[in-house]
Amino acid sequence: MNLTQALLAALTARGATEIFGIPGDFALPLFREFERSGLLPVHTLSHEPAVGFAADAAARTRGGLGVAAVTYGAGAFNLVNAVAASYAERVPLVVISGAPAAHEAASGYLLHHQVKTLDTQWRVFGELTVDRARLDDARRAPDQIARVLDSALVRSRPVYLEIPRDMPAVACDAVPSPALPSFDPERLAACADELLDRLRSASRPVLMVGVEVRRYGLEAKVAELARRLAIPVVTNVMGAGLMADEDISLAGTYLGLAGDPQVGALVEQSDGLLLLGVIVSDTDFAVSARRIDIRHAIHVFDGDVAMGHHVYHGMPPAELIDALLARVPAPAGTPAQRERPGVGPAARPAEDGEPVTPHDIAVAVNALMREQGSLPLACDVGDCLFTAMEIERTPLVAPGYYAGMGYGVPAGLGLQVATGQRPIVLVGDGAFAMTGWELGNAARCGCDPIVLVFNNASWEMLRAFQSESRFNDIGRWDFASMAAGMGGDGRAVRTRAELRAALQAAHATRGRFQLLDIRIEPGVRSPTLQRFVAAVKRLSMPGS
Ligand code: S1T
Ligand code: MG
Repeated sequence: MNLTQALLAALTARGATEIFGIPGDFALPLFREFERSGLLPVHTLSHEPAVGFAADAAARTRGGLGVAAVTYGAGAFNLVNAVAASYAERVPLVVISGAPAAHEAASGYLLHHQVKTLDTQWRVFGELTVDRARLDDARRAPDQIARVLDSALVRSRPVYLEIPRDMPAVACDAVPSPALPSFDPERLAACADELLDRLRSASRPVLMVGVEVRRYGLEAKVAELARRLAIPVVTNVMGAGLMADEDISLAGTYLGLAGDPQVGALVEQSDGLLLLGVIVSDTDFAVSARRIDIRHAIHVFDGDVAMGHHVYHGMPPAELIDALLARVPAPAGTPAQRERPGVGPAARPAEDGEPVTPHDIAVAVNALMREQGSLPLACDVGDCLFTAMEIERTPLVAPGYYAGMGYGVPAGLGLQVATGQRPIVLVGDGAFAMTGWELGNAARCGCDPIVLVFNNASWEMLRAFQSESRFNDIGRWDFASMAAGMGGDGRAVRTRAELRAALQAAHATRGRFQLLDIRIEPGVRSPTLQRFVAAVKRLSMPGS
C-alpha cells in the first residue's frame, strides 16, 4: 500500500464517496495515484471555488467527509473562500493540496506558485481549519491522517492535508480506524439532567433545530426526542430543510421580523428556548422583534452546552441526544401519523400572462413537488435564498450564514454526484455569472440539475439596501441561449404560464441539465426579502 491508497481508504472509512478537484504540476503524482487506485472517483471541475462548493455540498447532503483536492499555490488559494464558508457553516471538508517535493523546497530557488514563503499556504489554511498535517514522512503519515480526518468529523469543520509531490507513491501503512469522540460520562449525565430540568420548568419551551443536527446525522433521533418532549419545533435560516423527511410537525423557520410572525413570537417569547446545534448569527437573530437573551436559553453548539451563566464543555452532540432520549420515555401507544405540513396552504400556480415574481417561483416549485414528489434544493445567495424560505419542506443546501455567492450551481453538482438525487438549483443572475458555467461539466459528472435563474438584471439584494447605486444594474444576460453550448437545454421564461410549462418540461427531461432563464423586472422582490430589508433598516439602520 502507498500513502495515497492509505489516505483514500481512510477517507472512505469516514464517509467520503468522491473527490472534487483540479490538478496542477505539484499535484500530478497525487492525481495519478488517485486514478491508478480507483478507490474514489475524481470529478474535475473548471475553477477551484466550485471544487470547494461541490465537495461542501456532498458532505452536507450525504453525511461524512467532503474532499477537495488542488495544486499548491494558485489552486489552493483559489479554494480559500469556499473553505472559509465550510468552516463558518460547520462542514467537514478535507482539503488536500499538492506541494513542492523536499529537494525542490531545499533548492534555494523561489518556486512557481510560491507566495511569501513556502509555508505561507500552510499558515493561511491554519486559519480556516481545525487541524492540519504535512505528509512528508511515511512513518508518521498514518497517525497524522487518522488524527486530522477524525478532527474533521468530531468538530464538523474543515481540515488540511499537504502532500509534497515526492510522497504520493511512497509505501505506507494503513491508517487507523475512525476514533469516537471522548467525553466525561458523569459530566454528560449532569448536563442532560439540568437541560431537561430547565425545559420541564419552562412554561413556553421551544426547540430550535440547527445545522449540527444534520452534520452529526441526528435528524431521526432529534425528531424522536421532539415527539417525546411534545414541544413546538422550529428551524432557523441555516436549518431550513432540516427534518424534511421526518415524521414531525415543524412550526416553521425563524427569521425574526422577516419571517412568520407566529414563529417569531413563539421563539422570542419562549422561557425555555433550546437551540440545538444552531449557528446564532445576525442573519436571523439580528432581525428579532425582541432581542433573545441567549443566557436564558440553552445553547448546544460546537461541543459545548451553555445554560444560564455556565457552560458544559466536551459534550458530543450524538452522545448528548442519546442521554436525553434515555431520560424522556416514549409516550404509550403509537403516535398518530402526523400530516407533514408544508410552508403554507398549497397555492395553485397561476398560469396567466402576468410577469413572474420570485414568489411565483416558490409557488410553482411547491406545486411541482406536490405533483411529482420532493426534490432537494441547492440555493445561492440573493433573493433566491429568501424565496427558498417560501418553498415546502424539502432538503436544502445554501450558504445561509456565510452568504458567499457562487455556491448554488456547484453545490447542485456536488449534491447529485454524492446522493444521486436530481436537485433544483435556485440562483440569481449575478451569482450565476460567477460559477454557473460549471454546468458545462454536468454531463461529465453524470448530473442533470434543474436550474432556475432569477434573471433580474440586477444585484437586487444590494439595490434593496442602497437603491440609488447604479452599479447594481448588471445588464440582462441571455442565459437561455448559453445553455446548449454547455450541453443543456435553456428556456427563457417571462410569464407565469411559461414558468409552469417550462418547469414541467424540465422535470420531464432527463440526462441534460435544464436551465430556466426567468426574466424578472429589477426591483421586484420576494415578500421575505422585502420584510428582511425592512427589518434590517428598522433595527440597524434607523433613519435610513
Ligand atoms: N461577492 C460574493 C462572493 N458574495 C457576496 N455575498 C457578495 C459579493 C455581496 C453580495 C450579496 S448579494 C449580492 C452581492 C454582490 C448580489 C447578488 O446578485 P444576484 O446573484 O443577481 O441575486 P439577486 O439579484 O437576487 O440579489 C450579499 C448581501 O453579501
Ligand atoms: Mg440578480
